[in-house]
Parts: sequence; C-alpha cells; structure tokens
Amino acid sequence: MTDTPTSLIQKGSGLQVVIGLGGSGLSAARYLCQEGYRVAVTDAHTQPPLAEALPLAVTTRCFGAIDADLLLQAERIVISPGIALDTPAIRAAIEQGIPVVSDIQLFRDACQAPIVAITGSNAKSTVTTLVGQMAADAGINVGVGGNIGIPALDLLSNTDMELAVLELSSFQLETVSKLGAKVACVLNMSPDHLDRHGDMLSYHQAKHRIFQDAQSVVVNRDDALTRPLIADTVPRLSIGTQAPDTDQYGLIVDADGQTHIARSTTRLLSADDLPIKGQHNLLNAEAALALGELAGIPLESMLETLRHFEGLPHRCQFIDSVNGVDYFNDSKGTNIGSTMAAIIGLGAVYAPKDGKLLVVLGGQGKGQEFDELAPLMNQYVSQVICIGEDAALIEQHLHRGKLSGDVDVHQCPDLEHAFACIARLTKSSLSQVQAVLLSPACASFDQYSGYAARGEHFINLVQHAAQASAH
Ligand code: UMA
Ligand code: ADP
Repeated sequence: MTDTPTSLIQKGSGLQVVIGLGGSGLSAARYLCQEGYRVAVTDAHTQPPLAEALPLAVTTRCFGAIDADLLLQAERIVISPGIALDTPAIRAAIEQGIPVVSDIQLFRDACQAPIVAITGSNAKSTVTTLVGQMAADAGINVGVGGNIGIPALDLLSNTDMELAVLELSSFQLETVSKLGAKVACVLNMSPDHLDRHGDMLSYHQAKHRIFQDAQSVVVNRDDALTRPLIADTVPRLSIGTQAPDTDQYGLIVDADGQTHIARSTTRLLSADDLPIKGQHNLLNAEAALALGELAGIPLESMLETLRHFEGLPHRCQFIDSVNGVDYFNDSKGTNIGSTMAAIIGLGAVYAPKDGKLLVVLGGQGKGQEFDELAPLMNQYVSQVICIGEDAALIEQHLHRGKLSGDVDVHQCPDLEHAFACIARLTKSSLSQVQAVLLSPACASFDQYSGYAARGEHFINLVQHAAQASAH
C-alpha cells in the first residue's frame, strides 16, 4: 500500500525512511514525527499489524515489499534489527551513500542520561534486568530497554531518566556508531546468528561496536573474545570464575567448598545467598555488580538486590517433579553457548547422584555446528531428543562430534511427540534420567511465535504429565 506515490518525494528533502514496522520501527516512526521530520515506512508484510498505530503524519506507507525506490529518496534510513543489511534494496541505498542507522543510534543521539550498554551471546536479558533492578532499588530513575523488548526510543518519554540500561543485539549494534556508553560490556561470545552475519568474525565485529567511545568497560577474563581493542587508559573491571586480583570480580572457593562472589580479596556474597543458581549465574551476578559499580550504583544496595533476584522465566527454570524426575524449562537456550551452560550447570547437580539428563534440542539451527555439544552429552546426558526443522542435522553433527554409544538419540517431530518419548524413557531406570531439560540451542520460529510460546508449551506438557501421574 502506498498513499503518496514515491516518485513525488524529493531527494534531499529530509525524508526519513523506516524499514520494518515491528516494535522498533513503530517507535522510530513516532519519534521522528515528534521531532518534525517527514517520515515514510516500508515493510515486506502486506498488512503489518502495527500500521494502525502509526502517527497520521506518516502518509507514505509502502507495504508488501521493501520499496527500493523509496529507499533511494531517503536522507536517512532507520532499519529494524530483524532486517538484514545485505537485502538488495538496502545495499543499493548504501551504495548511493545514504546513511542506514538503527533506532539505537537515534536513541544515543537524543538521550541525555548515561547509558549502560550490554551485549553478549548469552545472559544479556538476565544481566540487563539485574542492573536495571539494582539501579531502581538504589532509588535511581532508570529506563531499561533495547533488545529486551522495550524499544529504546520509548524510554525517552521518561524525561527525568537518570540512567538508561540497554540490552543490545548484534543486529542493533551493526548500525550504531560512537555509542559513547558510560559503561559497555560484551558478556560472552559463542556462535549465534551466523546465518545473518556469515561468520564469527563479522558477528564479533558487530558486537564490539558497543565499545566505540565507551567511558569504561567490563571484560570477561574467561573469554578472550570479550576483550575490547581500546586504549588501556579506559577504566575497566573484569569478571571471571577464578579468584579475583586487585580491581577484579571473581569467585573464591573456601576449604569447605563454599563459593563466594568476591571483589579483590573481599567476599561479598555466598553462592547460597543467591536465589539464581549455577556457575553461569554467579558470573552474571559479577557482571551486574561490575557494570553497576562503574555506573555509580552503591554496592550495599546492589548486594541486597542480588539476594532477592529470582531470575527470569524460560532460563533454566525449574517447573515440577514428575515420578521423581525434575523438569527444567530453558527455552531461551537458543544457541549452543547457552545450552552448554545449562547442561554444565544442571549436570553438576545430578552427576554426584549418579543421575543423567535427558535433553530436548532442536528447532531452527541458525547455521550453527552442533558437534561441540557431544563431549558434554557424553559427560552428563544419557538421552537426547531432537525436534523441529533441524532435528536430523543436529543428530548428524552430534555423531560427527564423537557422541558416545552410551548416549541414545531420538528423533521426534515436535514437543508433543517428544513427551510421549519422555514418558517411555523416564520409566526405565536403565536410562538413569533424573532431570529433563528443554534447552533447544535453536530458534523456535519453525513451530512457535517465539521462545516464550515454546517454553509455555513445555510447561503445559509437564503439568499434563504431572496430572496424569497423580491419577
Ligand atoms: N520485516 C521485513 N523484512 C524482513 C524482516 C522483517 O519487512 O526481511 C518486517 C516484518 O514484517 C515486521 C518487522 O519487520 O513487520 C519486524 O521487525 P523486527 O524483526 O526488527 O522486530 P521488532 O518488532 O522491531 O523487534 C526488534 C527485535 N527483533 C529482532 O531483532 C528480530 C526485538 O528482539 C527487540 O526486542 C525489539 O526490536 C525492541 O528493541 C527480539 C529478538 O528476537 C526479542 N532479538 C534477537 C535475539 O535476542 O536473539 C536478536
Ligand atoms: P540473552 O538475552 O542473551 O538471550 P538470557 O539472560 O535471556 O540471555 O539467557 C539466555 C540463555 O542463556 C538461557 O538459556 C540461560 O540459561 C543461558 N545463560 C544465562 N547466563 C549465561 C552465561 N553467563 N553464559 C552462558 N549461558 C548463559
């Protein structure tokens, strides 16, 4: 649909073209109209559901395909994160020298408050939520947004905002320059979104744009790929699983086996004081403390937040025990790195009891190689169920990665069928299964609207199984 013929729009007339009318596109169109720009929107969908919410001032609405002619008439293009930069129409506009930026660039240019910028392959939402909560608990007027679901530009309606905490994806970062964050961090790096970025190098380059003009940084000592290529004079704190040195956060394990989060030699919190569990979550707590410290949040208040933070749903979330087997929903485990963290975290709990995990993997593989999971499967898992679009590929990769003959792999079309298989397998003591973990290492879009819908479906199926076992 085009209300104004694109041929009538003059080049160089200040026209701002927004590509994609999802949450971020809508926020960009609204913001640009408010700022007095002439705005046009284009989207591949014939009837984007949010079209009705667009300001009336947006009269040029080109739906059904990304309008290449419209893009060539733009003074600036604001691209939504879900749209690849190498889409031919966008490439053509870039070749003409038309700037292409994300909503995050508009936010950065408008935001007066200091920005805490957080990216990484995993743990972004957990750490972003934690830092936001720490700031709020300390009485700071904080806005939390970005990839976490609230478009960053929507935060600007809070004109008294004292701190902005942003979760940023590689898709958002690849079109952001000179972010100038008060503190920036790449939490960890493992393969993800390679279908879009092509290879790890481009994915890494996109993520590391977060450090441009940063005033301070947080680095993960356990992951060299998180280290920024910036001057040593930029203040930095580091996090890691080893005991910390001066000006570092880390873990100290006492002789009695008790683990503490520490800053230098000072023990701050015992792992038992935290409701969130697993070594990966201790690292997440350290990251939040380090980011908070560099953002100026008082330590005591941050520690109090950590004592109460229960974690987010769909991240290694305990659901129920059915016939003595524990069920965990880690539907947000959408790449190999997160699934590895879940298997290590839960494997370490059940291995001492001679228990094994049953892991459900699958969905859309996003170009990942799953071989890397095989050694962990050999250590902690006795049964693997592969579901969804890339089920066969995943099994192939696991065998290529030298999966032990002691680990059985089952193919099921979807979660419903997987549960029939789970019921059979958990009945047999030979399988040693003490916990069932949905941690797919894949996107869910082949069968669901997103990871949350997949997680809810898993929870329903567990509840069903619990009811059936009670009868
Ligand atoms: N569209 C096209 N052409 C395309 C692809 C999409 O026209 O080739 C259109 C669609 O028809 C739709 C619109 O673009 O109308 C959707 O835009 P979008 O996919 O950029 O989605 P938004 O609703 O704007 O949500 C985006 C982020 N989505 C993605 O990065 C895919 C949200 O992250 C983010 O919360 C939101 O902005 C607010 O900042 C989601 C996500 O999945 C949660 N992120 C990925 C992840 O976490 O792994 C990166
Ligand atoms: P993101 O927003 O980056 O996807 P989330 O906080 O939503 O991160 O967590 C996503 C997945 O990553 C969950 O499955 C969670 O169990 C796993 N995870 C959490 N923390 C870590 C970590 N420090 N390293 C690796 N995986 C992690």
